[in-house]
Amino acid sequence: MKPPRLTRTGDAAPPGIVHFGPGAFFRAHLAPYTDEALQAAGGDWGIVAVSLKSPTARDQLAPQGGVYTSVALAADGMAPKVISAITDVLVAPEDPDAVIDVLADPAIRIVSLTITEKGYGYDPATGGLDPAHPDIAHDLSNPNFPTSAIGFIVAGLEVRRQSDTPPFAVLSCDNLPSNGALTRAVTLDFARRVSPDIADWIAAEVSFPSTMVDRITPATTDANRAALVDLTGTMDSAAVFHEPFRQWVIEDDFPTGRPEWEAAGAQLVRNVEAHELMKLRCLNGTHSALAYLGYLAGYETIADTVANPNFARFCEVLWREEITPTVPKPEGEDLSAYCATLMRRYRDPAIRHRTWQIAMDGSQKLPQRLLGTIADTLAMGRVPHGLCLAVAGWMRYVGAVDEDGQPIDVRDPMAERLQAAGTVEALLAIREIFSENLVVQSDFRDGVRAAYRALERDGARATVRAFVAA
Ligand code: CS2
Repeated sequence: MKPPRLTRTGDAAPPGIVHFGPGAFFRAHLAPYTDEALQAAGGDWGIVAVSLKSPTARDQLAPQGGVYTSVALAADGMAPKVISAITDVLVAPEDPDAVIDVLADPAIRIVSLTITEKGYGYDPATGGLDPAHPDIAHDLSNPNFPTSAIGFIVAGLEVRRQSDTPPFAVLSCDNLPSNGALTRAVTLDFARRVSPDIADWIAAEVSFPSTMVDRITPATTDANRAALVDLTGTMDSAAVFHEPFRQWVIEDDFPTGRPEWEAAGAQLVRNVEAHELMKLRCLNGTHSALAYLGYLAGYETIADTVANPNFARFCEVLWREEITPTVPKPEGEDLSAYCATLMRRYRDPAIRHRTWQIAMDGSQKLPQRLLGTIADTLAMGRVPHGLCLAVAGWMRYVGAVDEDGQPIDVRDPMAERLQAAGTVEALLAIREIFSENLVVQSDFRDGVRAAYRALERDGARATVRAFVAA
C-alpha cells in the first residue's frame, strides 16, 4: 500500500516574504528559521517561494500545501521537523506577471534569495553587473518580462515606487562576499540601465542586509526519502536532509520589519563581513579544495575524503598556515575552535555530501573561496602552496578526464570554455576568474604550475601525501 502524503494541518501565516530559489538549501535553512520564529513570536511572515527556472519545487510542494519535512541526520538517526512557513510556490516562467504582482504587494516586506553564485549576473572583474549574462541581457531588453531574480526585483520595486508603496528589503543568502553590498551593486547597475528614476529610488530607499548562512545540505536521494517513509509512515516529496548544525548571521537592517529570527537562534548583528569571510574562506574554501582533489583521488563524499588521514591533514594545514592568517577574527568566534568544529562536521558519516556536487560551478566559486586568500597570503610575503594545489586540482577537474581516463561530468556555466582551454596558461588567462593582479605574481603562477605537474605525474592521492609529508 502506498503511504499517505504529508499535508498541511492548520492555517498558513499570511505572507510577508518572497523567496527566490526554493531548493534544498533554502528549505534546510531560511524556511526552518522562519518557521521557528513564527512559532515563537508570530507575525505575518509566511513565505511565497518563486522558482526561476524549473517547476520541480512547486510540483513537490504544492500537493502538500507547501509543508515538508526538514530532517537533521545524525549518527543515531533522523530528527524530522515539519515546516509550514511556505504558503505558496510560483514558477516564474509560467506566469511572470504573477511574480511581479506579489512583489508589488505591500504585505511583502522582505525578498530573500538563494539563487547560487551564478544567479546574480555578477562580473567579479568589474564588481558590477555582467550585461552579457544571458538572463540579464534578456531582462535589460525586456524589463517588464524578466527572467532573472535581479530583473524581477527591479520590476517589482518599480511598481512599488509608482504606487508610493515602501520598498521591501532584499536579503541575499548566498555564499558571496559582502552579499548584501554585492546584490545592491548589481541591482543598482541593472536599474540604472533601465531608468535613472528607479535607480535613484533604490539607492535612497532599499536596504540590502548582508548575511552569513551555513548548513551542509547534500542533494536529497531516493534512499533518504524512503528512510523517512519508514520513520514517519507518510510520503514527503519535498523533504530535505542536512546536518544538525546551522548558523545564520544577519545584518539587522530591515526598515519595514522582519520575523523574530533571533528566537530561532539567528545572530542579528551590526556587521556581518568578518563572519562571512571566515565562513567563505575556512568552510567553502576547504570544501572546494577537498572536492576537486578528493574527486580526482576517487572519493565520492567529503567524509570519505577526510577519512584519508593525508587529506584531513592537508585540510588542517590549509586552515592553520594559509587561511586563518588572512581572516580577521569575528566577534565571539575562536578561529581554531571554528576549524576544529568544521573537521568534525566534514567527518560526519551521516552526511554524504558528494565531492561532485561541491565541485559544480567552480568558475563562480574560486575567486571568493580560494583566490582572495591566495592574494592575501602572497601580500604577507608567503606562498600558499596548499591553496595553489587546490587551484591545480580544479584545473585538472575542469579538463573533464579523471585519473583513470574516464570522463568527468563538469557542471559549470563556463564548462566548455574551461575544457577547451586545455592548459594551465590558458586557464590563468581567463580574467572572469583570475584577476590581472593575481596572475602577474610569478610565485602564484609557478606554484600552480608545479602543483599541476605533480597531479599529472603522481595523481591526487600521492601529491596530497607528499604535500603533508614535506
Ligand atoms: C558547498 C556549500 O556546494 C558547495 O559549494 O561548499 O554548499 C556548503 O555546503 C554550504 O555553504 C555550507 O553552509
